[in-house]
Amino acid sequence: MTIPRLTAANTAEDVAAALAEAGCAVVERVLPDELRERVLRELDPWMRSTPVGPDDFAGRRTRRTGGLVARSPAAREIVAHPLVLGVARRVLANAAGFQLHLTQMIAIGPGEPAQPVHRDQWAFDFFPFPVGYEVQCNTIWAMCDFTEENGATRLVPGSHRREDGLAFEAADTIPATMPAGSVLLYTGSLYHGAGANRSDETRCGLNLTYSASWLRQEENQYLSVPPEIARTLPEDLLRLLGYARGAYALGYVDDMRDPLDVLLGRGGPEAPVGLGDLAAVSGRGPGRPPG
Ligand SMILES: O=C(O)CCC(=O)C(=O)O
Ligand SMILES: [Fe+2]
Repeated sequence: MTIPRLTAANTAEDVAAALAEAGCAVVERVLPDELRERVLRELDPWMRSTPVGPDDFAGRRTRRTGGLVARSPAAREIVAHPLVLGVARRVLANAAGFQLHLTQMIAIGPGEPAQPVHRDQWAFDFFPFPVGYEVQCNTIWAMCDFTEENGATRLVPGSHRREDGLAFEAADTIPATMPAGSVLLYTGSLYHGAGANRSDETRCGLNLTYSASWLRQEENQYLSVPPEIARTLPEDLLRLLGYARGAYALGYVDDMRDPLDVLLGRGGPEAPVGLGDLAAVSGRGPGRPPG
């Protein structure tokens, strides 16, 4: 199986269909150069001060810079990209809603070996989710051209339907080569890993991932984005960060107050969350009929 390739003219339905089939898809040339350059410029001082990884998985020649919603207004635009949100809504439709899971600029330095092949959903303490029950919809935005030589992400297309706990070698994978500004999407169940960087340049990919709203986020958004910055952000983005209930009773504050009301100082104990509000937040409510 190969990696499905789409363009910015394709719809979220098209991309979600490709993900259902292959567990991965590349959408070419989505991001305008201006936005790609702006996010790199805004993050440059943070990337320079990020240490390399402590182990083979994180990469001893790789810098992973996070907290991107707090640090980069341009990253906020990419986090809330309508095509990606449309795909995530479809891939994660079996949950009440979805949330931002992590934000990471992954800068792989020259000489870095290939990352071990893995499923991102192993982060959930290796819980073996049933095949077909997706809990993560992930993206890696190419901040430079992704080539086989510089460490393009390597994938096992179709492996989202394989059993859990498999061990693949780099030789079992194919590289998601793509021009700068393209985006690779893959499910949390797809086996993949960063490629070896055999070039003399750093490979930068913007890893933005989304998870079912009933799961714990990999990057703690409440602390990565401090309240004084959070209060300046649009409400839709705040809900995506996790300032919303993740299901009927998940994430309320004290007397069942809405987290967004609490953050923005507008809810009192007299303003509890109503059952109907969940449907407004997630597009689904507890009384939704099956199917
Ligand atoms: O940077 C990449 O190409 C992939 C990184 C990755 O899969 C991970 O860190 O989980
Ligand atoms: Fe990964």
